[in-house]
Amino acid sequence: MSNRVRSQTLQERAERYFPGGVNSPVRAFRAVGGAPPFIDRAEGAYLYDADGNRYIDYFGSWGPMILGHAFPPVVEAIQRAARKSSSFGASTASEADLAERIASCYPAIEKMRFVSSGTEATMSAIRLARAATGRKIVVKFEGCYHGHADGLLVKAGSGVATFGIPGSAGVPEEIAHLTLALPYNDLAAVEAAFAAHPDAIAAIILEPVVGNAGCIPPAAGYLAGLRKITANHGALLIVDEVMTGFRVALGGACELYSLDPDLVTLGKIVGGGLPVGVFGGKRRFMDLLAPLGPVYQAGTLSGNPLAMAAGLATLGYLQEHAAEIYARLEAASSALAEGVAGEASRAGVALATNRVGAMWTWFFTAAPVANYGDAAKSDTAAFGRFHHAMLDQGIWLPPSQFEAAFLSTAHTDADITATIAAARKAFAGC
Ligand code: HOZ
Repeated sequence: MSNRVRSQTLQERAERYFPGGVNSPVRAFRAVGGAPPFIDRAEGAYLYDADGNRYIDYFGSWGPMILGHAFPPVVEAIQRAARKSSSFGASTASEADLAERIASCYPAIEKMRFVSSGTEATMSAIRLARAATGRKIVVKFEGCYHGHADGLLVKAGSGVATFGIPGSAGVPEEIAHLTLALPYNDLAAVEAAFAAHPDAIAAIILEPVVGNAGCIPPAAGYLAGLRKITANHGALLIVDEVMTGFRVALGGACELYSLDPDLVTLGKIVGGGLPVGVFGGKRRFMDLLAPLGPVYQAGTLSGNPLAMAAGLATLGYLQEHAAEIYARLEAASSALAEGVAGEASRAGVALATNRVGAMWTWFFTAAPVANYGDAAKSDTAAFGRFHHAMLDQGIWLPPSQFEAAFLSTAHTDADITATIAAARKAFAGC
């Protein structure tokens, strides 16, 4: 076991100031036990903790770091922008520069707004859908997580699933009742919901590839089916690509599955590691926003120049090298995910591997995982033992069974080989 004495001391200090010692619950390692290492710095595919231990990073700040940490073009772009000041509260050309890049990857996004987090993006998209339709009910799917806005925590994934919280205290029932949570990958359940609530459903919001219940791909025809049902019933389809945007393909799941939604939400990669969220889509909906229309939404730091610079440098690099980057991410992720799955099988450990491009989850269950109910059958204690056995060998996986792992362009073949070798040892103790 590596020495993490300094991290332990820092955690104890943090607990004096922050609930659980953290500023976001999933960082607390409660699901896997033990104290989380405290980060000192990171470079490429490696995290270095306060005790000087090095880890191969497979959670990538929960998704954004597709080009690896401290990627020089991103660092330089932030430095250049910072020299001109870090915020103006007024428009800059960099906002439209980044918007142009996003629109060129996402044909469905005709107009957009920048915000500072994925939560703000999904919350604003829902408000827009309600205003556009004059309806109140929103359909989401069990295990999908769309940030921590009141109406979206019902049967949510990520930390809500990790800690077994069915919704959240503090969310009024009247608000929770406006959210219908249905099983993912089940079109019949969606049809039934529309039949039961005629002319009352404003929108369906979903992760097109679920990442927040662990990685769960859409069944063949599922996304097209949702597009058809929403169009038939006059409801909006909101595709939450905060996690999948620029990750599963340059144009995200919309490109990968040829999907044309009404609204899209983005975050993580689009900000190059700085706080950025985006909601955008069809002009007829986006023009309902103030100052053109009656839907209010605002933010002092929205379109922040440092965040725009980081996003531009990241998307610019991804666009310029898209063919080689996404081919490499696919090949390397496949080698890693399958390599570890092979070790599990040789060790007699039941493992279901779900992967779409450079995001995946190893579920500790023998049965296939097609929705949250399946994911919840995983042996989370075995996952916790595996997680710690990997961490002790310098491999940092997301600290919950209900999260996706991510690969970056900085991960080398040697990193992958070392990770598979570490898994071989770890499975021996599961
Ligand atoms: N969507 C991320 C995890 N699934 C958010 C990370 C966080 O909650 O801190």
